[in-house]
Amino acid sequence: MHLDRPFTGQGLTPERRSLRREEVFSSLDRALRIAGERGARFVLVAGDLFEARHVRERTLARLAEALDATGLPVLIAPGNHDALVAGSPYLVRPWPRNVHVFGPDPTPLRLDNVTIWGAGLVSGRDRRERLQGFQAPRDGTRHLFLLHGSASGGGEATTRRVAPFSPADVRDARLSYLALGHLHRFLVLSRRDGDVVGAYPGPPESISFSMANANHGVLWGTMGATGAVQLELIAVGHRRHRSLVLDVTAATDPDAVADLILQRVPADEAARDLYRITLVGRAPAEAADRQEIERALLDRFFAVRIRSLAR
Ligand SMILES: [Mn+2]
Repeated sequence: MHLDRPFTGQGLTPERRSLRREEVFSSLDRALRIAGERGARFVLVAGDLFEARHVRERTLARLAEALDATGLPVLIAPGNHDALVAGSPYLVRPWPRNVHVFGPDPTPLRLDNVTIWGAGLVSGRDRRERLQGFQAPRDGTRHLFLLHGSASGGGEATTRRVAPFSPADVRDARLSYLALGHLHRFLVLSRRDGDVVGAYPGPPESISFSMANANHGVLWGTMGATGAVQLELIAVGHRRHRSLVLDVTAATDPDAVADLILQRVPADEAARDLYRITLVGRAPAEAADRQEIERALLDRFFAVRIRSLAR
């Protein structure tokens, strides 16, 4: 979720930055409403629910209230942005009785015929492998695991990897489903036979240009009698980040570049989404003046960042 993320460097005015913080919260409300309407048995939150460095007490109070209002069991495995450090809100403030926060080591929580395991990260750089050597017992229940961790082959930079796990760890764990967080896009992990073994939903609300043009949302999961899991990705975000590359060869001044951009970007998307536009081609330096172009686009765009690679 990344509640109370600062959203700096995204071309947002201060007012719109606070609106974005509000929208991130609102996407959580949307997700919880869907869970209630569809009759979910429980809600799984795979970490990075808030930004521990920026989160305000009133956000946490509102979060606690929203989670309480669902009445559903809410299970949380802390991630690298909301890790179980000393003084973590998970450890020092009260949470509603229906909220369960997992500690650092894999621990089970049984809900009827399902056992949900979870483990939380203890720092922003927690690389301890929570699934290595893990094996769910054969006790007649279906086993799920909630983790903020990095799948090998997830395509992220080595420095950003947390609580990593391998396909072999997953294969040996005897899980019906692995509910994952950390990756900023929707990604399904499958077994060799094609069955779903786990998934990342990506954040409910788009939070940065790293998510430009990516699918993300919340996952509605159902489990059949055989233990096979079906997933549906539900978009709950208010706005998207979008990035595009534009050839501005032949544009002679910033207004001409702005006109090219307005021709290219649909007006409704400009008014709603967050854009990063990279200028390429051959154009005079004064035409590619970033600030002048951004100024010319201010009225039409919710947020726009120009960067120029034009020569
Ligand atoms: Mn993370």
